[in-house]
Amino acid sequence: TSGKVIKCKAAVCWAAGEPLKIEEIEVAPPNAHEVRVRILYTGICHTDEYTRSGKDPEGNFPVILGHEGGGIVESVGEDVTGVAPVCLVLITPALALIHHDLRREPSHRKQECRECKFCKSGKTNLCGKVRATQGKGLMPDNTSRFTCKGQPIHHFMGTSTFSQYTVVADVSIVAINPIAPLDRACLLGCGITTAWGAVTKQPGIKGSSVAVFGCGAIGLGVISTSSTVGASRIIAIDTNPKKEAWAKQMGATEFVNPMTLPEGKRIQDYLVEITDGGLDFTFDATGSVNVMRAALEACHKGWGVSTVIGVAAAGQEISTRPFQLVTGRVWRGTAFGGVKGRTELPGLVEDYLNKKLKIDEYITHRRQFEDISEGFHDMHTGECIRCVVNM
Ligand code: AHE
Ligand code: ZN
Repeated sequence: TSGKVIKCKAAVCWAAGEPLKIEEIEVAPPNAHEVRVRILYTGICHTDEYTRSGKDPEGNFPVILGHEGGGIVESVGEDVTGVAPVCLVLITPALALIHHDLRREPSHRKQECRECKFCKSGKTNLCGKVRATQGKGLMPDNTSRFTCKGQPIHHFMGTSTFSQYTVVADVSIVAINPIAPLDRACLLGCGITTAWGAVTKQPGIKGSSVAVFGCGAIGLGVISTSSTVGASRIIAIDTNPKKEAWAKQMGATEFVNPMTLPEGKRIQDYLVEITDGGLDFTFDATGSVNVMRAALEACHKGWGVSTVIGVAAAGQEISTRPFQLVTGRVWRGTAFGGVKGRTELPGLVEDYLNKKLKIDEYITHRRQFEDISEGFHDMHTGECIRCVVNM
């Protein structure tokens, strides 16, 4: 099929707020530095729902969503190194620009892009190379590889894993150990990796107190990773009482439901009280700007660090009294946990295979591709941690 247009099924979102519709689409062959992949499994992340709902200021429609996938390379365009047909791959949001073949040479890592200021900085996993076109829902040449009913369909996050075949930039894909079960490993494409990175790339968590706001997949991943690295106290916070058992199973030492606090008692004040002045580290895994504020203000004076992971809707802004920062609290954020996808995902797959990293524990639901919309409903029930879709 290399070089030919492929017809397959994809879940198309025709307009903001509309449900996904399974359609027959055409997928053009990959250009230079692009790879066409048969997606086998994909997770559904809240960011897919966020963009579907119309809250994402960068939303482009019609679109094929999905950014947490795994599959097999079907064909590659010119100048692609590191992956070849039938390689088992993970698709990751195009944040890292690291070539697979250089990943064992740390001294070269930061120069791989050779043109992007971000990659050259060595300070971030963000990469400027494909970000601009990715944000417009297009491939780097400003066009789409998808058509449906004669109309071009936008890409999403440089990934579009809700299609049986997708085309991605070679910087958005990484070959992994072929024995890895993709029906689980696909979840490393976003949520679990984000949580893992947010904790492991933050120095000082060992022996420290941590509070995690929100016990979805990200929050539970932060709890689990904090436990693994040796946090002394891990307080999980969620308004859904059913999350207590989940949080404790992942390693939380305490659970607080803000709805059960006395009338007028703010969660940050309660946490400061029970921790003798506040937490060493807090994490927002909700995307609510009020919760982000509470997470910052629950930090200990002088050194507490609060990390924003959740994605807030268009137009939302965070606020706090500047005195909170003047008195030594730090407000920071992270995308994809600071993880460089192509460099680090193969190692995370190995950690999973060696039982050092949980994935199976997050999978509460499985859906066939035709029922992908049910997977979106699952997310709203409060019972679903992650749903894996069999494509
Ligand atoms: N496009 C939105 C922002 C969406 C957003 O913040 N995405 C996060 C999480 S994606 C995984 O669920 C992210 O990492 N973004 C990095 C990037 O480069 O987009 C907006 O507000 O404009
Ligand atoms: Zn995501």
